[in-house]
Amino acid sequence: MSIDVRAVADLGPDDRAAFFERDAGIEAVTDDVGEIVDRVREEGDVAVREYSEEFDGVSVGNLEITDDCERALEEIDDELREAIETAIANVRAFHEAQLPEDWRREFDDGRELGRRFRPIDRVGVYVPGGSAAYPSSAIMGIVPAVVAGVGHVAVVTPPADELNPATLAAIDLAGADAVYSVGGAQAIAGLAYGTETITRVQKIVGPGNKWVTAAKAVVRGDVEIDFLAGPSEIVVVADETADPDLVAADVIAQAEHDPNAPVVAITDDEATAEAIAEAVENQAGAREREDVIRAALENDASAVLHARSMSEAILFTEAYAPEHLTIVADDDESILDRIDSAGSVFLGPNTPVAAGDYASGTNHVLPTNGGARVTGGLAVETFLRSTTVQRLSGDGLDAIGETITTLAEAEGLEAHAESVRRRLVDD
Ligand code: HSO
Ligand code: ZN
Repeated sequence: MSIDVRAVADLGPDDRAAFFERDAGIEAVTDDVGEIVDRVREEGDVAVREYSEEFDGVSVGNLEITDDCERALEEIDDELREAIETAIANVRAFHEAQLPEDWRREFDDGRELGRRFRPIDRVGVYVPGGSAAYPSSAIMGIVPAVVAGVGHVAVVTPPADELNPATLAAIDLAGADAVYSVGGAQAIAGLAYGTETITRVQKIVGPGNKWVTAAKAVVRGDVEIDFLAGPSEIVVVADETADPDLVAADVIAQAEHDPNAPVVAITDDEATAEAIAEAVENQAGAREREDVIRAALENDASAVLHARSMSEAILFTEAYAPEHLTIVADDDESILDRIDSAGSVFLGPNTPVAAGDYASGTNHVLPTNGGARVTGGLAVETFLRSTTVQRLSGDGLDAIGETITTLAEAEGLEAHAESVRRRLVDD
């Protein structure tokens, strides 16, 4: 048996901790990463090149590869180019729909208040490489930044003897302004502090391995980041109407990302739980990445769970706060109504998570490890800042004058009060 079938009622405190207190596992590498970050900060390109030799085994020629990305368009076939372009168009359309409008409104008593939104000037996007070369992640990081109107989108992606042309082409088509051949913690440090070649940015986004994630944690404070993302996760909530084969296929799909990917199916129907586990077992052996999948299925935060009721399944799911939540049940919308914490939700039998991973238009850079309790995934607002604006009329200031002076005096800030009093109309 590769995946545990368990009753939610039987889970003890340790089991619950394994499910609910997942972490990115970055502590073990944080000291080493701190050293890398410091050296890149002090020595710039020289340190970047040395680390690329040491960790990637590559002696990098040009650190900047912006033109190579454009040339990669010639290396990919038409079918792949079309797929990249379709995905970009759908991701662009969904993110354009998120663009907030600036607004001003007259509030009571002559107070005109509003908000306006402006793009961040320079951002960096980490695009993973190596065994997990993901053109789709290039699209998901770059397109929302371009839609937001970011002035300069810098991309870093790990060096290799042969860079993946699909990734390079996607980086170019998505609209990056500058691309650098550097990965790992050294790439994050390069973006955070700048080097002779790499432009220093104000915010760094994108998923990576634990060195990348630890480096984002280290530089946070000097530069903004999106969030600390770990391996891909899924929870499927299913009732007896769900097709166990399709539930299993979605669970296995996310399991193939990483041996540590936590994957869960939970159902209020015991027979469905057994059928899902059997389907997982039957399908796993036929997959190319069987080894990765089996490791993921066996980890402590993976299981097929049987709940005594849909309410118990919902409570479990809410506590889990999964990156991806799939609901395949008769009353899927009312189940969704009762769940607040999930990165991205997939409803119904025709909506595999892979649709959002690649091409439906939603973003696949999402909070893992329970991050969905406090944040959403990459979106246009990730790349925007807001400013509030106000104008008071004379009457408007009169109306709140005493409120301001009373509070200012209570704080012992008499000059604040005076700045108001001077403007108040004598009566
Ligand atoms: N499921 C991953 C994204 C991805 N899937 C990339 C395929 N390629 C994290 O949401
Ligand atoms: Zn995926």
